[in-house]
Amino acid sequence: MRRLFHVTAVAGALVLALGACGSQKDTGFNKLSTPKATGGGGGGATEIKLVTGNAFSPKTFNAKVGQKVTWDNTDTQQPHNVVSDAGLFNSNPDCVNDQTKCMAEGPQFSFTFDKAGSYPYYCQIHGSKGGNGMAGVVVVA
Ligand SMILES: [Cu+2]
Repeated sequence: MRRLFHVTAVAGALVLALGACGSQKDTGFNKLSTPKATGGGGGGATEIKLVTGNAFSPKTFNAKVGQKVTWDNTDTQQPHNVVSDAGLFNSNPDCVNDQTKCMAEGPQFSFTFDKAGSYPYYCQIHGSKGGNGMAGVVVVA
């Protein structure tokens, strides 16, 4: 009778110890899985915006070789497209003849620049080659 009580007490202590151990283990796991804020990735703008007033912002965009540049249309008041002066890219070739085929709202067009250089472009509705009107340049280095 007395011995049985002793065994029960030990078993109870063991359960408590295991329980404590288990909760400690959970805490450790949660700590490990907590996502850490990283310092990288803050290297400036990755997009060129088409803004109200028929302009590209920033007008001169600096990119690295191999970088994918995205044009984000935030102006729903006017039809726009993005056309390279050198014919390298054209977001919406039919935009000039049919304005329903111009750029929709949002980040609708991207181009990856594989070589260093200066790449002027313009909107065919509000600008022209040579940096006139709604125009910009991507400088790749
Ligand atoms: Cu435009």
